[in-house]
Amino acid sequence: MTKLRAAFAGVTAALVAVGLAELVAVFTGPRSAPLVAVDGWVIDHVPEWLKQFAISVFGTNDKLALLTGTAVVLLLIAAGIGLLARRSVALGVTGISLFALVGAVAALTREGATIAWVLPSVVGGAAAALTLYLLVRTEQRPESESSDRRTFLKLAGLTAAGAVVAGLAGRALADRRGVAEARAQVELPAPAGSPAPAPSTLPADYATSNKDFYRIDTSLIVPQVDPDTWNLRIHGAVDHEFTITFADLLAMPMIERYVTLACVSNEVGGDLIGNARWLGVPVKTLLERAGPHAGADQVVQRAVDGWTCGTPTQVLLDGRDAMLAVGMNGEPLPVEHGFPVRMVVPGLYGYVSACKWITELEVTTFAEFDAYWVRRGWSAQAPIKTQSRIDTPTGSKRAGELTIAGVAWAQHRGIAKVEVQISTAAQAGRWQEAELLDTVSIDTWKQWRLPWSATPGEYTLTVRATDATGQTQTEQRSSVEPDGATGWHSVRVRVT
Ligand SMILES: Nc1nc2c(c(=O)[nH]1)N[C@H]1C(S)=C(S)[C@@H](COP(=O)(O)O)O[C@H]1N2
Ligand SMILES: [Mo]
Repeated sequence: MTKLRAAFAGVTAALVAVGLAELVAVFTGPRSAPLVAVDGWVIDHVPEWLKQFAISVFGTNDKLALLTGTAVVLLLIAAGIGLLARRSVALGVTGISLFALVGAVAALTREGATIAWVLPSVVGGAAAALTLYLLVRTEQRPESESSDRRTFLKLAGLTAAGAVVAGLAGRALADRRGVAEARAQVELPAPAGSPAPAPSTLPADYATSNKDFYRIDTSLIVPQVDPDTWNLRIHGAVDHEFTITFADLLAMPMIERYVTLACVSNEVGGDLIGNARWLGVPVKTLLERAGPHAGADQVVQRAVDGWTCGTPTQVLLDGRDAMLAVGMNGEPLPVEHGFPVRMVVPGLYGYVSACKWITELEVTTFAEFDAYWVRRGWSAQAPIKTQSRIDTPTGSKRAGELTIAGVAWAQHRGIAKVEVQISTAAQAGRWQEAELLDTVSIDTWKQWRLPWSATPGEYTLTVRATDATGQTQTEQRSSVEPDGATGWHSVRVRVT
């Protein structure tokens, strides 16, 4: 058997394993498929610097990059296993078994895993071992010299193609079992009080559409949560623990508010921020019904996939519009933004407040429990820092009447002032106050603009904001870890 054919046999066996595992995972759940399980484990354990690097290179495509990278590594190793099998079929089969074991163990370590989660890896691994054995034996039979020289290639090629088809079919079936249908069926109630103003009555781009809204989470496979079986348990240090269903929640009085969400990983000038109109039930109502114990200073939110975040109890009770949201911009929550229910808390970064696919509220203390990102070195307390960003102009512009414009945010404190500096290499400009556009509350970003009669030259534009407590954002540059970036945003513009 040539080395090339041996490698091909190994790759075919790996495709059979992955393809069949995807089919089995239609029944055991998408997160039990070995590639997804292994990458889920990787996401939970990679060092922080590597994760930041991956996000900086791949942005929000980081998960796709990880899955692709893992698949490539798997196929390379599979080719190696094929080469081993050329020497000894037993060695090759052992190699495949080890791989299946890694997949099975990774699946078992996932939150919510049952013993059935080993099935995709075990079935896939067994089929791969058999495939490798048969392919190697076909080649090594003495009469194969005289038989059709293409038998091997036909056999291996057909098997590989079949495996890919099985894998894709598995994925398609899993998608059909998703919750898009159930989501389309949800009828959102009207808010009990006055609805938030329609986007058409507000400045352009004030509201971010669902399609343009940034997405950040640790889920490789977007959790598909059936609203009919969803429930939320409120427990821990409370007088009366209770559980509510989606129907219970929809029957409660709702509020509708614009709230600007921001990610702690947003670099100065970055776009991991968005402003949506949320419909939901005030968390305060539910917490007060449960009766949190004095001194229980943290409310931990737990998602169906085991992700956690912790918010100060006091923040959820201080009267701000913290809510269990079911609607986003007039629609049921998009699946990737937490369908059927998520938290939204004005003023705190998402990783300490905005749990998607939420299923539990546990009242506890900060001393007792470190949530997902806190265990990985991020701050337990993370109010959003005052920030501002220039969106236009950028690059090269013709001389004339231009508008410098962007957004500034200090959620739940409010923005009092935005200043812009127009500098050249020769001279730093003076700080000029920008015009602030209408907003509906202190919980959202504020759009700003400044007219500029631009003459030819090279300019650096810089922006800084002052919040309603009188604090001007610091010029001191710091990176996102451990509690959010600081520094002024500048852009370079060439006017011709
Ligand atoms: N279940 C779950 N909820 C989560 C996260 C997550 O990884 N898992 N990430 C949080 C982070 S870091 C942010 S910034 C916000 C982002 O919400 P969005 O994707 O709807 O913009 O969701 C939060 N909620
Ligand atoms: Mo985030």
